[in-house]
Amino acid sequence: MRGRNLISPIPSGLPSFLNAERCKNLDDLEADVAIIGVPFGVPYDLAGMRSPSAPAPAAIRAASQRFVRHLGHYDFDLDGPTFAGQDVRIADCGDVLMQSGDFEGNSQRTTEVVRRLRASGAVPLVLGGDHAIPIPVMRAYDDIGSMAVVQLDAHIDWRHEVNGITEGLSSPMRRASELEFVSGMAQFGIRGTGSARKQEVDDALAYGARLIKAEEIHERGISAVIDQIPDSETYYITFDADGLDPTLAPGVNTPALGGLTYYQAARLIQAVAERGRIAGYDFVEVVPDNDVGGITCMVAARLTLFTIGAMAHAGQIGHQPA
Ligand SMILES: [Mn+2]
Repeated sequence: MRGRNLISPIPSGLPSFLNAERCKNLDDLEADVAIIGVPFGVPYDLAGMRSPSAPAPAAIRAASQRFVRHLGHYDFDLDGPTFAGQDVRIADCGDVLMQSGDFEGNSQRTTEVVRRLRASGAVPLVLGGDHAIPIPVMRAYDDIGSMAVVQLDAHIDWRHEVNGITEGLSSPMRRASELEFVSGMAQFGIRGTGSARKQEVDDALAYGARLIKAEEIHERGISAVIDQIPDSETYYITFDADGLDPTLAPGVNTPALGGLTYYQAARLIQAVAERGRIAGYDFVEVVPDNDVGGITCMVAARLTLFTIGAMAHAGQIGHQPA
């Protein structure tokens, strides 16, 4: 299929992420990192047919505009210019083409789009959508050999099924554990209650998932827990907005008290970038209708920008300016 038939480019008049160049045809993509929206999920019930995170990619793109005018400036969170003084080519490919009700087709197109982004040499940065999204995204990495998954989330997401749905937002980490090329996983920010029962916790631990509770991060500090990131040459980061504290990210489906701070999340991402190559990233579960003053979308935009910066500072992307 032609690359332009797999995506819905950003409509003119609406902003791209960080005002990045707009890609309208995946066949023409030339970038170091490619933003791609996946504005849907897999519903568990009738109310979920309209994914509450469907408007999230557009809302995060809009929120990113506040960071555009400082892009070349000194970034104190990275101890240097955000992109380490390098030219980093960012392209925004719009959203995966969605057809309402066609959940299997949407999922297949998501995998195909991520394959094309990777084949072009760009690192996919995915804006969800709900936490069902990493399931089709990670399937596009089956040629990678091996990668470890780092999750930031309040919940472990290890359900086999909910209401008969096996590829929904409660299942991405179990589905990841079933992929041969996923060599291990660490799950940071776990707390409170969610869809997991004791069985799911037992299954995660039996697999070898490292569960790092938010409380442990608060008590010991992020630098004391980063050694829980499994050794790997390549990493995939999946970031559920509810991993953050609801004071920082109220715009989610299931807020859980006691979550991560901005610096805990940022330093965790930075630690991953310093350990190995970030091959993919998603930020999911933002619900703009539940947001307060746009703060969740602003935090999502900033942490995505920070991730690009951490990759540049680790020498993974970027080119010496001409
Ligand atoms: Mn989740």
